[in-house]
Amino acid sequence: MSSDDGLPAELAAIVDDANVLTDPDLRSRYETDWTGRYHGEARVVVRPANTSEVSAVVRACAHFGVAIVAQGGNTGLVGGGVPRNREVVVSTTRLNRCDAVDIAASQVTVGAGLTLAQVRDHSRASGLDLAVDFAARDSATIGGAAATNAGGSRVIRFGTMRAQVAGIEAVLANGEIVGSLAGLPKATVGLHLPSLLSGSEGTLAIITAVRLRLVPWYRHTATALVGLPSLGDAVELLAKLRRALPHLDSVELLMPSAMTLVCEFLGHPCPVDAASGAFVLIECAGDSDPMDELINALSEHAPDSGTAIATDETSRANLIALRDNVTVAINHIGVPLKLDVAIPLAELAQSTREIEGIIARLAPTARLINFGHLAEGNLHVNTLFAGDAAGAITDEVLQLVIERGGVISAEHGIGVAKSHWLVVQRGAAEVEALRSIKQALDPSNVLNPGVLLP
Ligand code: 2HG
Ligand code: ZN
Repeated sequence: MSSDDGLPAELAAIVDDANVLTDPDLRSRYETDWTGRYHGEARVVVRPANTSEVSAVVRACAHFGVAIVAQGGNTGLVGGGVPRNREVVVSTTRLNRCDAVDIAASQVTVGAGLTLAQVRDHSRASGLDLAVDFAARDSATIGGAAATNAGGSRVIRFGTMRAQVAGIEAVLANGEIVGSLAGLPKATVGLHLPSLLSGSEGTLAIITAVRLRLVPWYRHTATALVGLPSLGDAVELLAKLRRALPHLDSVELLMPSAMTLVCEFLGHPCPVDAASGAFVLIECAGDSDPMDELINALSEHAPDSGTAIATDETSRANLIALRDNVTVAINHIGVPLKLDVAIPLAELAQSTREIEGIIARLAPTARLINFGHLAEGNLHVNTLFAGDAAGAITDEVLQLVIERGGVISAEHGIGVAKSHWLVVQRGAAEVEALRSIKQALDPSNVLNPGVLLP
């Protein structure tokens, strides 16, 4: 390893001075994660504008023996995108390639740095749509979403990010550029690089561009909020709606703690009975108006439940705001302990009660806020004021989730937050296999060290 004093100059020769940030004030927004929980110092932040610049940056870092953290919109929640140990932060936000939409293939090629909202708007201009959507859409980048295999609210219909990535271009730890952006849906030519890199959290390569599958842009939506007596009732309703609603697009969950908090935060009254035991936000989308379909299904399958149905764009936006603003509302109060888990639906209600019990026992003064994506049994367990109990809460909740057949991360990734738990979830043999892949692609462990694999 050589002294790295010359590294900023070498990086500036690749990307120009203005995109090599050494000043602590300029670096700071890249050094702390969105929640304020994860923070570290970056040696330097570099912002390449295209794939060959990324490649040259990676080669320069390798030359100086310096590790790299790739960062997109810095909306990650598990500490996977911020520095820990004076790494170089490679910000991908200037990778803004945006090809014309390929309507025949229903695909588009975009740079890793475009936000989800930008890709959505670009696709819609051609009558198509991005399948993945979540609240951080205006900042989260496509590269980051692919790297974490992000999910969001429409997974019930279209799957997670992995299912959208038809082609990928990436830079390996040695600076080589690999992948294909042809996006052919049929290709049996060995291991599928898009699948390998989706969910690899920046540990195997830096994703620079993706070829995305697009879906139809459904102009007509119908949105309803339903208050149910319990989470168990919500799961039962979900089972019925899957059959009754051919245009079902999302089924989201707010437990009462989340509804109370977000109503307080937005200054809105709860649109349905505030004393409900679970709130479900349902959206259908289609080429023709799915409103009748939704109203009929709810009157048949949830006749006694309080229901608020959006009648225009404003009321729809107000309902969606309730779900979209929970994360912001939580952070407004403090820095939470976040556990993003998924539990088989048959176990979800009982397990959620047990999780509530664990937190009440370990941190009686904590404030627990549960919400998530009902359709996938994906619960976002947020604990405010966990204090010293954070470690014990993490241990007990994740252990319970694994015992119930669930996963310790559904869509946020493992990051640094859960890397020590990976072996409990995957077992020693699988972690060893993952380690061998990492070793083969990144033998010096320079790409996002400490993330995913402990
Ligand atoms: C969401 O579903 C995001 O809104 C964030 O995944 C979840 O804040 C969280 O825990
Ligand atoms: Zn989520």
